[in-house]
Amino acid sequence: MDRMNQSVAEALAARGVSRRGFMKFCATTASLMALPPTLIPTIAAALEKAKRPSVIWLPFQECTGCTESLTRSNAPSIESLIFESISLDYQETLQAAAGFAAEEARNAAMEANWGQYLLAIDGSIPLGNPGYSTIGGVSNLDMLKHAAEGAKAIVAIGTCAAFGGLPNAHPNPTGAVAVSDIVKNKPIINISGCPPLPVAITGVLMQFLVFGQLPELDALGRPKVFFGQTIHDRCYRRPFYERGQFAESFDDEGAKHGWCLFKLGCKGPTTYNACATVKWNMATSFPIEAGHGCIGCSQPHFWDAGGFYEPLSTTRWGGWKQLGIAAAAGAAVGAAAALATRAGTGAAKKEEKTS
Ligand code: FSX
Repeated sequence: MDRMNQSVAEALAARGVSRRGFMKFCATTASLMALPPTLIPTIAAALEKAKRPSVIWLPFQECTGCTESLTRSNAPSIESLIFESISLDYQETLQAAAGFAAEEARNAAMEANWGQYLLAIDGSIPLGNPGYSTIGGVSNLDMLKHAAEGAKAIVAIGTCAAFGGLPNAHPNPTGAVAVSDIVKNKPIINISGCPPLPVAITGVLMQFLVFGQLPELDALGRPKVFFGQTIHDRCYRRPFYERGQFAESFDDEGAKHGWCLFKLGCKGPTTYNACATVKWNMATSFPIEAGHGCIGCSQPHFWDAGGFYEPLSTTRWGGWKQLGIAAAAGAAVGAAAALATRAGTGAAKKEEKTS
């Protein structure tokens, strides 16, 4: 049987994955989508029949960090299995084909799956000059418009594709914009982060694969299951924040005791992402656990908001204007709740004394 027509179960069996392994795969899929274990048999039944959906992945103005994030996850992994579960018909960094053969493969896959494929984009789109970024002589803008026409939905992977990212930072020399600034007539899922968490990418792909559905999104178009809470909400250092215990420098006693990094510039309170729970590098750690504050890379315009080593209250993040409506509202509520809690516990006074 050709790989294109294999079901996911058949593709895994052909790879030597046993029935037990398949059920484990289904359990992991359920957990990726934050579904209860009772739905594992439903997922298994769906995967028995589900054909591997075509995914066309186009890289525009980016650093390839997003692809690195996906491929540097642990192996053998759910992520590597997912490459057996989807038909990744075009991905410049991972594919063997190059030049005309690559272009032909992309066009053939798009034609064969017109109206059905999932279009993944990483990187921003330069509007300043069509020649700033091209693939096979075609500008990113023209390629996006054409590929989007035949897509069932678009996944904007990374902060560059989702919100403009680094290329969009002041003075934005290429006139870089996000996918959603160009495409207005297709569902767009933003998986932000510079780079994004691999599990957020694979979780969205799996939901599309298993149920043919797209996830519930927040006001910035991000899957709520991964972006529904701030880093601060789930941070293991949160109790120190509540008690008003802050590191004041990277080598003081507070830092050695693992106290809150707010005063060293942590943007966790305004940043929506799942790093504090999912973590990185085989779930080993995440920046705050390594002793460095969150820089807010999954929020719009985080480069321009800047102040990576300054407290939120003294940076442009403090005005919330750069953060977008959802983040601003969420942060305001969170800040109010934290203030109320701290006022109630006397933590605010302790913080005043330490500042
Ligand atoms: Fe941007 Fe991704 Fe940051 Fe880099 O593809 S989100 S610069 S990690 O590579 O687009």
